[in-house]
Amino acid sequence: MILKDKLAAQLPAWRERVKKLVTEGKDAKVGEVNIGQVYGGMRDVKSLVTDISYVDPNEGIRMRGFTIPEMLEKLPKPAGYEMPLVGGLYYLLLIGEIPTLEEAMEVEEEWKKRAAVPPYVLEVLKAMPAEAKPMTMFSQAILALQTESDFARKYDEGMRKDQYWEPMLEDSLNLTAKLPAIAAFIYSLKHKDGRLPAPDARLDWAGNFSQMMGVSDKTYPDLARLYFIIHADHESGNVSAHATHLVASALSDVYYACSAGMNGLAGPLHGRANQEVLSWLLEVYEKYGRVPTKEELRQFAWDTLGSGQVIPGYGHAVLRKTDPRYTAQFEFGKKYFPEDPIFKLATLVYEVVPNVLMEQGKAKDPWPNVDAISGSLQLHFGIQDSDENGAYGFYTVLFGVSRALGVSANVVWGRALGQPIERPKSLTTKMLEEVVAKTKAG
Ligand code: NMX
Ligand code: MLT
Repeated sequence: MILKDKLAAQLPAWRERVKKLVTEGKDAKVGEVNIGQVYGGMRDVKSLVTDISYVDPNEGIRMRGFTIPEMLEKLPKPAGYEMPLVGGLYYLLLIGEIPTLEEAMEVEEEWKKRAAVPPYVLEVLKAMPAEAKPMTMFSQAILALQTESDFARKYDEGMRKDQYWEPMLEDSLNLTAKLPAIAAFIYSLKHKDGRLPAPDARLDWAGNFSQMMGVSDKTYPDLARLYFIIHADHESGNVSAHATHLVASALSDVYYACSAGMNGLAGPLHGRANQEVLSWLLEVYEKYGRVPTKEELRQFAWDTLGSGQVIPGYGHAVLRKTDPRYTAQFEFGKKYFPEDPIFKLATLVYEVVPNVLMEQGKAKDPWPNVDAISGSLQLHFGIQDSDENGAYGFYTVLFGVSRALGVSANVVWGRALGQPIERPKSLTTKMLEEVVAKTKAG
């Protein structure tokens, strides 16, 4: 398999490079940690390493050194479409180079061979209560698949440490191959006839997802490709990536680790924000029965803040400018459906909310993040997912399908480079008080 061969070829040099770095630089400082950071969610504490992606506060994400516009331009595309193959993105994440069309297609072919979801996983999902949240089902399906883990089996049989990455790659390909069908099945159970449509062997991974979702609009496969590419990775400190990395560091397999990551993604401050944004936009739209004026929207935003809630889709722990993932989705909507009222509303929010947040003066980043617009694009294509509480629960599953690509690529590399079990140190409040007392005393 090309992925395995290309990865294997890179490993000796990478292992040597890391060994040299750790030997020579063991005591070199990369930063200091203060009490604000210890109590403040470890913001900006530099303690993780990945070469797969990096988020610059002002520029946003680069995956393997490429910005989003560069990836959309350079990654190979399926004939007749404008957005790249997701198989090409997975190749880029794992290998670090833009693939040729043939190389991207090899990943797509690997996925096709591995796409069948075992019947017991479908039964697990069917057995869940009607009120089960789509993200609970998604995480549960990934966990149910753990029975299939090649890593777990080979570990039990006895395996050399330097070979760990090989079954991790197998597991990662097997898992990511099945996610479009798992997501489409969850959607079907929740909102359609509860059957899993058969995949079409002629279609690519994202094209098949669109087909299984039953969206006939010819533009949707391109939105799916765009969506799955831009949400895949956001360096290692975000909750889903960090949770996956942490669990995998205990030599848990990809299924255990990804399921944990998805449980983090389900949180309202992380991936669930894409649901909350749409609920918020529809609340605004319903209140005024139309796209409101800027002044009405400004008032609505202040009311949200006044009720002690955050404005979903705005702000970020690292970014300090408009998220380029927002911009990529905005460009897509502007090109294909600029007059869609909820899309228009989402773009109007961009003209109003940053000023409101700046006036309020709390959020360090008043600009939109990836979630501020993604739901309005899905809604345009009829992905209607409101439950009786108005929560658009399926939207975070879409984020999860994509995020599994990034986190699985990271855990393969983590194993290949022998990353150790993660175990930071905790202190007591008294100890920290003593640190402050000592600092004050000079
Ligand atoms: N609306 C209102 N208040 C906000 C917002 C916002 N969108 N963003 C930050 N703040 C507040 C924040 O709650 C905090 O208040 P307090 O001091 O009372 O605790 C204060 O501003 C300072 O927070 P920051 O340091 O700017 O943000 P932090 O790094 O702690 O959190 C987020 C980052 C993303 C969790 C935060 O901006 C937020 O809650 N945004 C809305 C939810 C959201 O869109 N999440 C999705 C993030 C992207 N993703 O997909 O994961
Ligand atoms: C993400 O994509 O994970 C989010 O933007 C959150 C983050 O990076 O902290």
